[in-house]
Amino acid sequence: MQVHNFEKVWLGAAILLIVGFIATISYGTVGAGISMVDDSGGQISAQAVQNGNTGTQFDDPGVVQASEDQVVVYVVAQQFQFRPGSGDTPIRVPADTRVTFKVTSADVVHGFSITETNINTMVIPGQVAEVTAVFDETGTYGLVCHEYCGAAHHTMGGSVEVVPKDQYEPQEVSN
Ligand SMILES: [Cu+2]
Repeated sequence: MQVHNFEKVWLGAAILLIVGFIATISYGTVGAGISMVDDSGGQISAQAVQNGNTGTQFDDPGVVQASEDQVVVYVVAQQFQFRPGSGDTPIRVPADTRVTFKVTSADVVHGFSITETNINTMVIPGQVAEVTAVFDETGTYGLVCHEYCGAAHHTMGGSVEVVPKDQYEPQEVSN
């Protein structure tokens, strides 16, 4: 069979593109430092979260020192704020430390995304979203709700302050 040279070039280019697409999707799924959010966070009653009687740390959300090199941040997302995170209660965590965010919703579906990082999850009422990360750069990061959650969705945000590990004082940030 005679295949024209032009055909061979375009065939080659098309195969390269397909391989490239598969490579980028694979990297975005299982690449270094990337992990998918699964259902390991468990379930919780959204009504109880709203009433503050879950019997868990979500009744008094904030940053909890889990061990020498790990903190756990309990966050409640609700129309239209993160507790803690929004307003004058930024989430304060140490750098170079494993930080596990446990986020749940008291009402509708929200998003939890920390700018300049790959921390990004949906927050579904009845579920606890769990994301673990290490911040190696100090500074203030933005926190945004990226799932439309109601009329004031665009105002739902907050901040995460990452402080040097030796300056971090364990404290509960809650309201
Ligand atoms: Cu929201």
